[in-house]
Amino acid sequence: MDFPPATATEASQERVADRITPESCVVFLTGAGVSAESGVPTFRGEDGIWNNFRPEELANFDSFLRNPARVQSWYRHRSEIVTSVQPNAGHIAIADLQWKVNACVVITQNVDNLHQRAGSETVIELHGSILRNYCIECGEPYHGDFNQKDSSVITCPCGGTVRPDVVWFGETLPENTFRAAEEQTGQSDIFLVVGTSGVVYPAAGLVHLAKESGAFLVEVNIQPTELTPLMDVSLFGKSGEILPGIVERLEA
Ligand code: BJW
Ligand code: ZN
Repeated sequence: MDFPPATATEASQERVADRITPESCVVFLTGAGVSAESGVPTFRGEDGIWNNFRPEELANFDSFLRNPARVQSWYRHRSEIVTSVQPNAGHIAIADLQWKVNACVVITQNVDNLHQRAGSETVIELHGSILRNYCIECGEPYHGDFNQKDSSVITCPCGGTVRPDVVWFGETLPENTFRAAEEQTGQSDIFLVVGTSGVVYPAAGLVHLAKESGAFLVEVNIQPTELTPLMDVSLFGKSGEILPGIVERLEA
């Protein structure tokens, strides 16, 4: 897509930077787009490699029960991707911001651990982590080799099938995790929504909560989303290019 002229983007970056002071409570809500420049595919959109199917079809418990080996294999493939790539300039700018403000919290829908690897200290994982697995029978964490190369179903010593510790469609988000996300959202002065299509709830509902709570809303995305009409400022471009431009403009 064509991005706005550089001067317009710079003016908007300046406007966002002007709102952020050392006293600010800044909350990020991030999605797959923040990791796209690291080489992690997004779910939807023209560059989403999961375009061959709808996430709703594979990311649910019924699909898993019908064909656990297929779903395990998809997650094995994805966990190999996320462990082999590096955090990008967007993740790093978000982590750098935490040293310049009173509070900085990252609420992420991503399961890839890249915010933590970039150095963000307070990360709320709404949809779990692809790096953890557990048994659907006994509930115990599974620490065995999830990356085995054959196509057999991975099972726990108890015989139960092992699944990734992520939240699928139709499953509720961990209650304490979502409550913490709501609390942080309600306390935010600046709420930055980065690289998410904003179509999956209840995560996208946090943006409405931020608006109702009086936060200044900023979106960073390569294109408009369903959430764009709620924004005070929308910055259209890659998060790995836009976010460093905001953080660089802040007082040291
Ligand atoms: C860039 C960029 C760059 C690219 N720089 N930007 C009807 C109405 C409302 C809700 C529902 C409904 N019917 C059902 C529901 C509920 C359902 C839901 O929301 N469905 C909608 C799709 C309609 N939600 C749920 O089921 C949730 N649970 C729930 O509601 O519990 C209550 C309940 C219980 C029982 C029954 C019913 C309800 C759970 C949702 C779980 C989502 N899980 C997944 C998989 C996680 C594990 C995994 O990774 O495999 O989470 S699905 C997938 O979507 C993943 C993501 O976290 C999530 C959001 O995607 P995200 O991050 O926004 O990625 P994309 O690809 O969509 O967007 C990328 C964006 O980046 C794009 O905008 C690009 O433009 C941009 N971009 N490059 C900046 N360089
Ligand atoms: Zn077990």
